[in-house]
Amino acid sequence: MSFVQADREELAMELDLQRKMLRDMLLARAFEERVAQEYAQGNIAGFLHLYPGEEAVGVGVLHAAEPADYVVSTYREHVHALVRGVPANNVMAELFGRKTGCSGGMGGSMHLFNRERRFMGGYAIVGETFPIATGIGYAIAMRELPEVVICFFGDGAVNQGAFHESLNMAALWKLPVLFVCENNHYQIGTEIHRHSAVAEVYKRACSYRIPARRVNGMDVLAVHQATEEALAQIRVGNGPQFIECETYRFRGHSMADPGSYRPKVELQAFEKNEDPVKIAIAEVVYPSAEQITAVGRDNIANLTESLRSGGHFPAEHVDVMQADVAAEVEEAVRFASESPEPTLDDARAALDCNRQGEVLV
Ligand SMILES: Cc1ncc(C[n+]2csc(CCOP(=O)(O)OP(=O)(O)O)c2C)c(N)n1
Ligand SMILES: [Mg+2]
Repeated sequence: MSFVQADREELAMELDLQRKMLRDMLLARAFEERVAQEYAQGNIAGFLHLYPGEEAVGVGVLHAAEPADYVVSTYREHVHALVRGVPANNVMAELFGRKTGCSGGMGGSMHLFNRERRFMGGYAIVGETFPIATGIGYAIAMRELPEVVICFFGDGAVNQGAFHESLNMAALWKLPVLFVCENNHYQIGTEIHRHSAVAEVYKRACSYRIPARRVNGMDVLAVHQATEEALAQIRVGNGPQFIECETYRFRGHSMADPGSYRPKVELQAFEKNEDPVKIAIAEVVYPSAEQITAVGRDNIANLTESLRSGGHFPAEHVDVMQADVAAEVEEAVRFASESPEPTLDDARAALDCNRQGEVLV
């Protein structure tokens, strides 16, 4: 294969990846905004924690993972499940409490699960993901497989004892765990400087000699690149890695929270200048003639060429994608609302299944 051919293939792959990530960013936003509406209409019950503003983290991290890797997530996990490939129909049906949901309609928003996609669950207890991911990492290490477990958690979880216990073990035993902090700067209504003595979360990993980095969690390409590098280190047997993604949630902590503790200007500034979906579009869309001209005549040829070879594509593609994800979300709502609820027999079968798994030692 010639160098030119190899270059072209690499570019085509990069372009394909950018398209997929952008589509997932758009799907994530559309899905969550629709879920908020369905909640307001009473079609979804219980606690509901949404992801708008944080899409670049889940999308960037999970697009760098392999299908054989495991994912452990928190209660803010709808988008993680979607990006991992759990069909939108089954995620929506779970939120609606229907039998066709990915947890049989018995888990709800905070307990999505899908074995085929190695999506090992959303967990409601803050800090619960650490020991679970560490245990999975231990299982992978015992079997000597080239797999990794990705452990998501919020900035509020790092003051739990389980954080320190798990990082210590993972480092000591060189377990294949990627710790990903979604630092949205708030633990419900408490801003990070009021809940953490060390607000630069990534610095905590050095207590356990775990290589750590901080990345702009509003930039999907930056998150993706940092994750690729970290995963490559883990896969060659160098033990755990740690990424802190700085991000922001555009909604309240949950649907029960109006989020009035945050200064309005702070939210507005993030929505206007830091919206990860807008940033992703700007990164992958080929600029208009006016934008190119604005750069200055001399630079036009260079810029055009570098953007072309960088795999950018026209703005109309985004409109097509928007329509496509809107149809996917619409279909998910139809599927969920037409699905039956689980029966008492279903509940009993799930209980029996759990009991069969109990082993006395
Ligand atoms: C052990 C425990 N303590 C308290 C709670 C209540 N609680 C639910 S979410 C949350 C905030 C967690 O914040 P963070 O880890 O930053 O995640 P975010 O919601 O910002 O994504 C708290 C305190 C809980 N679920 N578990
Ligand atoms: Mg937080």
